[in-house]
Amino acid sequence: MSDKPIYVTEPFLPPLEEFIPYLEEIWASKRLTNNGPMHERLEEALCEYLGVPEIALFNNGTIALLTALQALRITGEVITTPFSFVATAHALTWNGITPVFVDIDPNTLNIDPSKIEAAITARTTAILPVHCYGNPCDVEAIQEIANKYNLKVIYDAAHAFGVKDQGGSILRHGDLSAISFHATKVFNTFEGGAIICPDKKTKQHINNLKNFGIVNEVTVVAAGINGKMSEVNAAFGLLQLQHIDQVLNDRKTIDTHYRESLRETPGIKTLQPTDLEKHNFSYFPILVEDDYSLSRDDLYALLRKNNIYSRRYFYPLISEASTYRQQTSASNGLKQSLQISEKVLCLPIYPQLHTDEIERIISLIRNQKNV
Ligand code: T4K
Repeated sequence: MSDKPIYVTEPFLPPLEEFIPYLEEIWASKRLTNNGPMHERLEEALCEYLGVPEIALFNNGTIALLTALQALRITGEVITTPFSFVATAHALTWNGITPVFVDIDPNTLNIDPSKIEAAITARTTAILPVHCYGNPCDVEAIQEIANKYNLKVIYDAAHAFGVKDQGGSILRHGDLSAISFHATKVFNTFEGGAIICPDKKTKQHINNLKNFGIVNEVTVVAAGINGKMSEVNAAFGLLQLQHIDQVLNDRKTIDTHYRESLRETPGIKTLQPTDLEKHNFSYFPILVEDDYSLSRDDLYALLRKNNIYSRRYFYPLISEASTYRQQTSASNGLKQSLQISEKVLCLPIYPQLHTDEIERIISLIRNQKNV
């Protein structure tokens, strides 16, 4: 057994010496935060790289999501998926909004649009879908429902950095999208996030909200929050951006390696690669089916015994957490979500993962006799 643990992910860190000039610039300017020059440069660079009109940087993805809901003055009930990280529903709860859970499509693992209408009530004001693992939701079907019932759509796009469909960035859909730049993400600023906005006016409103609602020295227009990204985080983002194409290529290579090697393994299902202009290969989920020789949890334990830390994203479901399980929408109609959450296992994927490490993971999955 190898001594080196293999985690589900590991952040990509460029050589340290590449970061020093950025730090020297910050030291010289003494500008540490509050929309400094690094922050401005990163917003501009990201708009260009992602192909989006406006972006407002945040100190993390959760605060971005909270603020997106505030910016659109969302209240009452919001329809969302239980198959996500808890931050999705927590952002609603922290805004005094009730999350209403709707089941997922077992093929995409995203909210199933055909089940949304039945969950709409007089209190529903918005839909909060998640592009789970960076795989796009059925954005057209969701928008059609939103238009019909006059609902807002806020995408939790935490996993969707750089994903493009045939029309451009997946982040352009809905009223707003919130993204995460956490250390575990494809593109990271240690901690960080952003809201993608359609126009300058919306961005200005969001900028006010993320700075305590302050407009100038004597004017406060809203009960805002401190959501600002610091200069060090923004500088790290600028450096990451220089390496992002290589990072995405390396992830693609690993995705292909797993996909091809596991194709013939009975009981192991991979998600269908989506027909995208550009994917980000942010996660590599497998479904451990009943005809596999071990249960999902036994495979998880076996990998752990071999120092391989796969993760059961997203098990348990958000709707199973003590905070949510009393709600009506948590207790029925989530059959697909429950089944998937009991089968899913995310395998390690990150640029520095070596071919021999991938081979070791694959051979453990394919042949437990090797253990
Ligand atoms: N919406 C969705 C759909 C999300 O998935 C998330 C976050 C959010 C919203 C909120 O965005 P943020 O507020 O976080 O920006 C991780 C992340 O903390 C979280 O950002 C992410 N989703 C979630 C899916 O995964 P954990 O509790 O699994 O992280 P942790 O600390 O166990 O890290 C996983 C592995 O990564 C570790 O075993 C080792 C490796 N790692 C981790 C860190 C933090 C490193 O090698 N270096 C590191 O610095 O939640």
